[in-house]
Amino acid sequence: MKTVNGACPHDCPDTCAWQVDVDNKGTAISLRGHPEHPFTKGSLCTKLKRYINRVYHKDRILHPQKRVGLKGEGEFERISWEDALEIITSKLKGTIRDHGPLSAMPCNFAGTIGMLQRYAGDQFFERLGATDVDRSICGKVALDGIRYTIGAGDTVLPEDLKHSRYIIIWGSNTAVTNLHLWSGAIKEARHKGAKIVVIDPLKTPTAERSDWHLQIKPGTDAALALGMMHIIVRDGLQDEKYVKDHTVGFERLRDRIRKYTPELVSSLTGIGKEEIEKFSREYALTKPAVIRVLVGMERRLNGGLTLRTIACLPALVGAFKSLGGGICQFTINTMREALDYKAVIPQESQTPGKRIIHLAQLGRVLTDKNLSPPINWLMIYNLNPVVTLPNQNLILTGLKRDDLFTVVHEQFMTESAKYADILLPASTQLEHWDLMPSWGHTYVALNKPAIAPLGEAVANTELFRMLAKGMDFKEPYLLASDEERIRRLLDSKSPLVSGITLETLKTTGWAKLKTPTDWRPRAEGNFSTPSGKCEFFSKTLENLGLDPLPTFEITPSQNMEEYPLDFISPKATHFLNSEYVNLPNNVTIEHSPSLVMNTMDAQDRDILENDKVRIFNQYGEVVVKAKLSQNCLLGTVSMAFNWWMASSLNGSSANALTPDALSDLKFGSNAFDAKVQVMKV
Ligand SMILES: Nc1nc2c(c(=O)[nH]1)N[C@H]1C(S)=C(S)[C@@H](COP(=O)(O)OP(=O)(O)OC[C@H]3O[C@@H](n4cnc5c(=O)[nH]c(N)nc54)[C@H](O)[C@@H]3O)O[C@H]1N2
Ligand SMILES: Nc1nc2c(c(=O)[nH]1)N[C@H]1C(S)=C(S)[C@@H](COP(=O)(O)OP(=O)(O)OC[C@H]3O[C@@H](n4cnc5c(=O)[nH]c(N)nc54)[C@H](O)[C@@H]3O)O[C@H]1N2
Ligand SMILES: [Mo]
Repeated sequence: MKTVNGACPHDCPDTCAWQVDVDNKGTAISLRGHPEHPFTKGSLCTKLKRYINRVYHKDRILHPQKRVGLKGEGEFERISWEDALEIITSKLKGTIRDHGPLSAMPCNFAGTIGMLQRYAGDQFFERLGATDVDRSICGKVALDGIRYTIGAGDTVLPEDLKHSRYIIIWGSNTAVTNLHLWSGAIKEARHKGAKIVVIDPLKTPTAERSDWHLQIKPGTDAALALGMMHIIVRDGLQDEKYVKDHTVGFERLRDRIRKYTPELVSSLTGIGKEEIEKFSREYALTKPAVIRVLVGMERRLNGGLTLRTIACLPALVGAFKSLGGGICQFTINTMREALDYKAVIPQESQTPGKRIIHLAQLGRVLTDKNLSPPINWLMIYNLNPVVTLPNQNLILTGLKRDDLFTVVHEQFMTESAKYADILLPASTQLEHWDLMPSWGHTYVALNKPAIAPLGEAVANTELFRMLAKGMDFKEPYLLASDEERIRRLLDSKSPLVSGITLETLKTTGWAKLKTPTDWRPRAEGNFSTPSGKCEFFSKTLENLGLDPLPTFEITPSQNMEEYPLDFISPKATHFLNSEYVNLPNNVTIEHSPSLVMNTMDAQDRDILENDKVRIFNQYGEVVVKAKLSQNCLLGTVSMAFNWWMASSLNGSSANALTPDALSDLKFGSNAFDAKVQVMKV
């Protein structure tokens, strides 16, 4: 028996460190949260408790396979690795010869967020000169929105929420999506008397367990923020000195917020006038006050500028001065400073003028007859696009194309994998090396392989080494070993990782970055913006032709009468994005999706609890059972996005209804802007 240190690979802010027990036959027999890791604190979520079952599940893909049925049918026959590589590289060479390297494209995201396995293909595709992918479907809009106002968003570290007295969870479902923050620092703050306010259109488990839920109309958060600023300035509650010393554009802000009276904001947001008054005053007067945001608000046409507007609040009230006060967003900036990302991702602009395609528009790209050259060679890994990307039906149409050659590297036969020409077996986190960063805390962890790869599974890194050899690429960085890559990542010379090496991590498993204990980076201004100040007025936004001041705009839907309901598709407790949906167990009592809707919206449509309903719009339709709730906002319906197509009653899932436009700052999905109609079947 041996115990091996590792860490969870999932795209989740918690990045738990774990320990695996392996018996003398080399089988993993138990997995637990690392007892000493200060964020994990020895506990794992309901998903991770099933990770070993996932690894040894009978449905794992363990051998290379070639499609024998139609695309989408899922009929495959086993072939050798040698044959698989030969087919893949000869198809690649053929498309490059006929159409140039831009006709090849990777299609990947964050199926694992480890530094090695996440970015494994990036340098290969850069070397190839393939079409590049803008993968901003999670976090980038939120990050950049806030950047315009204050620069880096990690002004409060998640663990420092324990010092906060007023915690606003704005558009995040912390108790579900960021469990260890909820049961750790937030619980501790609450014990010490902190108040928890949740702003969300849905009565989420987080909202249910908070002290106060402001059930806002979808997409109107910027109006609320402008209204708060109105009240704060009207009542003279702003921090005059902080505003004078560390912000730009206060006078223009004052003009902008004048019209956002509590009456107007109440009519826009659906929140009562008195509540808005009380909330704004409590926020301004309680110190330290923190705003916790993740990605819930970004998936909208106005998402970027909404986050930019909200980010004006802490400077106005001087919240940055106290430990636990300010904005608490991703810790990505700190990770990027700590690790030498160049070890695994290509340097920018190596290929000037190369074509970049947005992942949120995959369906459009694959079906665009005018695209020149067309995409003829696609490699899907770390992604289940059919389930997780917007406009599902258009993606399916694209993947069915006869002239498209698709490689999928997967652990399971996902609904995307069924469209592969060649299907390759991927290893899991128990079987490969990785260095785990985190976007929700400031620890790194080493994931050591605990068991040998099952069957003929290979890690992403190994696969791309094999492909590089198959393409006769000789560059050493393409062939570097996993341990070499980890050494280089840690060799950034940043003081944040001083003393942390592959060798020390092999013993400890994880390490805390060397951040200062009193993390108040904006206490004295020093914002990482062009002016060095908090920018109420942003010259950068003005130069981009966007509103330079905090702003609220909402694009009215063009078919309001046909599709009157807002459709939100958030995350479910027992799944991690599309993972675990195919592994039913008794944790999910009823293993099928449902649509949650307000009792009155249901009555208007003669819908009763558990009735079969058809949710539809111009993109598609989904048939599921209805769950009625008085707590659901009138005019808003919701269904978790995680479910696979086969789980519904008509073979379509939530993303069959989501739009594929790009958000305001032009780099994110607007999937939450979906409008639908619902009818009883
Ligand atoms: N409507 C709607 N759409 C959304 C969202 C939403 O809230 N609503 N959320 C968005 C967000 S935030 C995100 S992050 C995306 C997530 O979208 P995805 O990145 O597609 O999510 P996952 O299901 O986590 O992972 C995809 C696949 O990666 C595979 N995988 C895991 N590890 C490995 C590995 O080591 N190698 C290989 N080759 N494969 C591996 C898994 O088996 C899984 O099938 O979805 C986005 N889409
Ligand atoms: N259990 C579980 N945990 C997860 C995941 C999972 O699939 N399952 N996925 C992981 C990933 S990839 C990510 S990115 C994180 C995301 O973590 P979160 O950002 O917390 O998750 P989301 O479900 O995308 O959105 C959060 C909330 O935003 C709300 N929302 C939607 N529109 C609006 C709006 O207009 N205004 C406001 N104020 N709120 C709005 C939704 O109702 C939802 O409750 O979670 C991670 N953790
Ligand atoms: Mo995400």
